[in-house]
Amino acid sequence: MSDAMVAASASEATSGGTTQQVDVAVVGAGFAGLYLLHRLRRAGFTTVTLEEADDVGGTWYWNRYPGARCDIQTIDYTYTFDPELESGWKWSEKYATQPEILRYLGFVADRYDLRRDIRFRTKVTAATWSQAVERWMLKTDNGPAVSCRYYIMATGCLSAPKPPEIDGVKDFKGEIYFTGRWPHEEVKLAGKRIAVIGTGSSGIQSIPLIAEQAAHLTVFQRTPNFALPAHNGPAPVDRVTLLENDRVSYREQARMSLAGVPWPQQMAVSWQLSDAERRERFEKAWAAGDLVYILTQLWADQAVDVDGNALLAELFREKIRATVKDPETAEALIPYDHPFGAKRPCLDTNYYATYNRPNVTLVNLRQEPIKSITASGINTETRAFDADVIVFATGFDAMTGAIMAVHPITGRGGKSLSDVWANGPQTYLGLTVAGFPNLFMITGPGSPSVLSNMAVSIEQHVDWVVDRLIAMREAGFTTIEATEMAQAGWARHMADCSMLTLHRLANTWYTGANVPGKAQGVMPYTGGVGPYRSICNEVVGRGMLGFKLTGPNVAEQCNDGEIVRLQPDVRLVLNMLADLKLPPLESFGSQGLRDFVAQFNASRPAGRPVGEVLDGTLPGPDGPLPYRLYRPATPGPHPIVVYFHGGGWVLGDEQADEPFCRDMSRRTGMIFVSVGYRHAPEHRFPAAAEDAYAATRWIADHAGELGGQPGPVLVAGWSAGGNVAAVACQLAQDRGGPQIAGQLLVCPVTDCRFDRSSYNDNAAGYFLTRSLMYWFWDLYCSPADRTDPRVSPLRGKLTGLPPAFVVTCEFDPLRDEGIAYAEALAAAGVPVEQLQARGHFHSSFTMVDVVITGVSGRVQMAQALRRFAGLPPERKQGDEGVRPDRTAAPREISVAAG
Ligand code: NA7
Repeated sequence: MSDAMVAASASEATSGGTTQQVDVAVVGAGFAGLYLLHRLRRAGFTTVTLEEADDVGGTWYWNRYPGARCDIQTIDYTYTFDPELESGWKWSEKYATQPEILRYLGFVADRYDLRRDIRFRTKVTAATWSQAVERWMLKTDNGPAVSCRYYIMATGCLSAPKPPEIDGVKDFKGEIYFTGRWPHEEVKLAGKRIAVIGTGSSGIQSIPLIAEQAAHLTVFQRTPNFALPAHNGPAPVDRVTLLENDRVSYREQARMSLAGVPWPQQMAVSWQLSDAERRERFEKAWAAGDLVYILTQLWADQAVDVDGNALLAELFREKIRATVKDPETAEALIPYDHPFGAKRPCLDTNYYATYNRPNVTLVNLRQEPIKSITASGINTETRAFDADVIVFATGFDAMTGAIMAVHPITGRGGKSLSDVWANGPQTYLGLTVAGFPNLFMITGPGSPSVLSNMAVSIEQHVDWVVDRLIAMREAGFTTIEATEMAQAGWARHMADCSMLTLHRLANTWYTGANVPGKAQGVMPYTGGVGPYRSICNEVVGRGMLGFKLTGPNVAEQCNDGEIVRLQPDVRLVLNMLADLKLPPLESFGSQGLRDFVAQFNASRPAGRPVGEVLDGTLPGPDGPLPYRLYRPATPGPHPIVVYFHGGGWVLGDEQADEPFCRDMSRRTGMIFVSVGYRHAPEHRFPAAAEDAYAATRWIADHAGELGGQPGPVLVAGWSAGGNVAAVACQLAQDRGGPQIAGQLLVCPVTDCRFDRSSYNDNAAGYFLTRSLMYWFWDLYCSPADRTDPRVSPLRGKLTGLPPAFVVTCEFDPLRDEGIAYAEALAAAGVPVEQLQARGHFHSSFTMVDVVITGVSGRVQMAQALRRFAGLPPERKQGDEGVRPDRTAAPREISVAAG
């Protein structure tokens, strides 16, 4: 019998007061629950929605405090699934108030006749998976229990208010209100002494309005927040015009954007802009009064780099100082403890100016924490404040609270979700949990959720889930469950994504830090709405990768695996390259490929400022060789690193790896001299190797003239440059100098054998292909010469070589020969450290400011070079300490007897 038939026959039983049988049960009748119900019904599933409140609205039903408003522009915070619905409703303001949003949700419920399948005033008190019947059994506190095939939590991310965690609340004799559970009847605040605890969005929205009514308002602030003036009013004409001119593409761009609002990706990085340009951009954002705009549109590094962010945060602080008249109060209101955007910034109307009112006092709990609440008010450690009313704007047990704290959820084998999540939420795609078949979460932890325009994320989740249920029904499957492997892979991907942005640097409800004892970690997906959507689609495209599907009359299907193994930004870069649909690069010919690469490099970020960049030439074995020198801004003389660029012995020049050289010069505090060695096919083997050796020797001999420290130099190189760097070290040893203090080899070519597995595993799809490598080899070196250590240094004499730091990338044909070289050096008694970079590709570390997750690797490279040069380990660049990528720590190879 189909689920629908079971339900039809069971509806009689329901009216008899027994269990209600449905295909799908949904908890919550908010934004997500309503759309879910609509889609499920349209798809022919019998459905019941269980809702604790007595009407629809979810968040917008409960959060009725004064000033409650949406803080995404309402033209974006709206359903988009039905064009007729869109044209049937007109928002009155740029940011709608809570009553208007609630009216809208009521309008939606009426339009699709949704209320008839919603059981209001009904709380689910327990949900248990029955393996025997493959159904979820729900207990409720009102009316019949429910048996459903699928159970979907549309409970919202911020719906479980957090207890106040302050002693003495029960002793207070006055009125108490929670912003998240504001009464439906009018609350009379006029003429009263009011205390507000909390300065998150709810506090910041309500404080100005409460202040207007109160005899006196005392605000108890633990953490100051960044708040941007909303400049509310009619929806901005430019945005409305953009939408109305092409609604379909506007909505589509929103779906593929990072935050769910169609703003473009900013390209200019902060250090490319002058102070005046940055200020102009900031003022424009301030005037626009749009959180997504100010969070994404100032400069490309504002959300990913501590320095780029600090510039913005400081401009913000100036505004607070300029608005708040009392300097001490202004200082207390200024956030210093988190980067802008790492904690949810707020949108306000007159928030900071409210502190200029004579009837408002700010209490800085960082200086005088609350000791207790008494019968008459609030005592801090130094003062007592009398109050008639206390408003708790203290927030929510975010993301997991809304799912876990609602009721016990017991999955397969009696597993409790609370236990499974004891150390933090574990999910696959933020949608499902291994061990909990047929359970879905809408905008759960592990999905973009609260870091996005919720309306866009909700529609994507609902569509994905309902489409899967339809596909399962068509294929005869009745259960779906994420696999452990897929879930573990998603946790890794989440951790990788969390290194992209600065959210991990603040103690917030995003990380669970607002609830005492809660497990810590960034809970929302920080990789962006568009990338997330494409991953969900890819899961489907790859045969429901990471899910086990079963059904009574069909063979079990389990296509196990990890959906994203690449670092998130590497995935984006590779997708972008794939979209270019380039022919095999070798088909360009050597000059054609040089031109292509030069053009490609012209569009990349320029590289960060260094003290000085100098061009010169040095004598090579067969004529002058150009070099470019990057000097740090710190006082010299500095140690010198002789650097060799990548390009398969065929491409590139002394400027080709400019962003890498600049970055490494800044991080190491060393001079980098990048050498333009001769290229094939014009100059074949051993031209590049001999040039590299000659350049190293000359630079070592002229270190003083170059402003460097006399004494040993260091060498470094990437790819073919890593090859010639390794060879230069061997030649220096064979030929009696110069002295080399250490070698940094990044994805080096070390051998002419092509049968190591990385050559096959990564033969195509990761930009540097196997066939391109074959072509490079053919242009540079005849087969007869290939075993010569001057091109295959793995075959050279390794004993006594300088200490090495060898970097290899997981998705690189050259991976295994790099590892082999590190191991061979170690076996020969050379001190070696090795960084095997997970999820990275051949160009990860040289695509500075594009592959953000490459930072931690370069930090480690810089530290190694400093160790080799005998310098103290740390030169603070700002991002070292804050990007600890524990998964990518270098391993020291045990030194075997040479
Ligand atoms: P938030 O943003 O979590 O804000 C809660 C505020 O309450 C925040 O300032 C907290 O300080 C403060 N708080 C919480 N507990 C205490 C105690 N015990 N003592 C003093 N202060 C406390 O919740 P909101 O309701 O304002 O906003 C939630 C989201 O809704 C918002 O971000 C939007 O997405 C919409 P803390 O920062 O933890 O030091």
